[in-house]
Amino acid sequence: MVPESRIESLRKLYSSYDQEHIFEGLENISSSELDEFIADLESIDIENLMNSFDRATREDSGVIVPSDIQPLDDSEFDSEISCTPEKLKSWYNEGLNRIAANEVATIVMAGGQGTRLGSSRPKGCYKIGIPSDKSLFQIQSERILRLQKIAADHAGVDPSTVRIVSLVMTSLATRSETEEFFRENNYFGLDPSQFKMFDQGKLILQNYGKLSKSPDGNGGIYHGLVSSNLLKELKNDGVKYFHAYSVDNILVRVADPWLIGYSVLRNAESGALTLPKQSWNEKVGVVCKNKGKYQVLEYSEIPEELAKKINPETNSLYYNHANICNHFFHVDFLEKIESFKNELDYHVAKKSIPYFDTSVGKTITPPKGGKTNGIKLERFIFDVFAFCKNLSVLNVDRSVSFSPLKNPPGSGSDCPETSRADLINLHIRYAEAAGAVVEGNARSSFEISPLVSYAGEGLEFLKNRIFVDETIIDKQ
Ligand code: UD2
Repeated sequence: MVPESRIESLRKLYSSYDQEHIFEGLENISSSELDEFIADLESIDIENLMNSFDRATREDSGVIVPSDIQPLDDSEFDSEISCTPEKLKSWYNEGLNRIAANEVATIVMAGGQGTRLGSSRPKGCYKIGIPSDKSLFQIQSERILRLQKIAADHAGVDPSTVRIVSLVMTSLATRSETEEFFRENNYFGLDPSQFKMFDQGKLILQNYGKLSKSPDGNGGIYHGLVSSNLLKELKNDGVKYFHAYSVDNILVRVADPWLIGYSVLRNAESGALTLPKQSWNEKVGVVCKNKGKYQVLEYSEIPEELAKKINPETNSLYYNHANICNHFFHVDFLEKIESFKNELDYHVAKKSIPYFDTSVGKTITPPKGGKTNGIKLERFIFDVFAFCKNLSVLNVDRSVSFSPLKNPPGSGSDCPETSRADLINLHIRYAEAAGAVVEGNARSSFEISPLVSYAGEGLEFLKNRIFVDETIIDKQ
């Protein structure tokens, strides 16, 4: 039973921020619900939250002034497509060396709710319908296993000594199902000790004896890494570099040795993979500069005139370093974020949010497509770029690194069918480059297990083989 004095002091505190309504109707809830409610309220830094809210909702907040924005300078990025093979190799080798030295960890951002995809399960559990019927989480875990082996062979060390720590960031919306999924699948072959989960931050949206919390954007990663103590723990274990990536990209090169190697050799604090946009309104942010500081202008916030602007010299989009949610972080930079975290503003999105109407005593769900009744405050993972002196930006080939799963089956773009086709086409190209012939039904149903090849390497044994039916290459 919560002592009345605790409730009273919280009531006073929340009233001073004009939030006393959340204490209405407490007589209707059980004592365990009351315990949980009070614990929730005590866990919230209300002063900081209200200050952030005020800042985020000020009229001039987040307003982009087009004249402040500039594209990246040519010296500020490199490209995997146009660089020399020697450069590419040097980044790759450096990445493998860092991995073999156990200095690399991955973070899969898996806290989003997949609303657009129309699935209520965590996106990582989703199966896009490839021949093996593997889920996104399984494919990603197996890429880690294979890369450990490649790095060990490269460095000439015993493969059992190489370990890429694999972190999964979840939110209240995805935590328990994700945990259960990995456990019941034996972590897809990862050693349970290299597998770690943590929760991102959370935020109040509505009330009545029960706070409603919703993921507050993938910028919650920083709070999550610190509050879970994982940042400290991993640093003590010798981890120096992180690859953070979006759960929904079937082609993601997990623990990307090219990005890691490139960023390390550039002494970068953080970094991003980028590629040219498919169209001016593709749902990707663009890496640029705002008053001289690095920024990703998110697709939901970029002024249309900037998104559409054409570079007359190249006849392509002027802001064309599309962000694909693949980021590099140096551990020291991640640690520094604590010192400027209060300067990071929230992004405001107008939403229709179910709320509890105390005058009628029930939850009202606003009609779909109707007037928005609330705002959602979000933080984005790349907001910290403004505090980064040295950002590594590496342009990559879309067909080998990016095919996001955002929309429901049958949508025609960024959906299960396009993810499936992009993976299969890439694997056919890998097999053909190794000297195989892929024809007939195999052209629409061909898959190479990540346990056999991470990015097309090690496929010499396919030379002169002919595939005509559905194929899964799962052993040498
Ligand atoms: C993201 C990028 C966008 C572009 C695009 C490429 C951000 C903010 N935007 O936009 O610039 O690169 O991807 O596909 O990164 N997530 C969480 N917690 C949350 C919200 C999201 O973990 O509270 C994860 C989510 O599970 C996913 C990733 O972050 O893995 C990206 O989130 P999204 O799918 O909502 O982002 P999107 O497509 O709007």
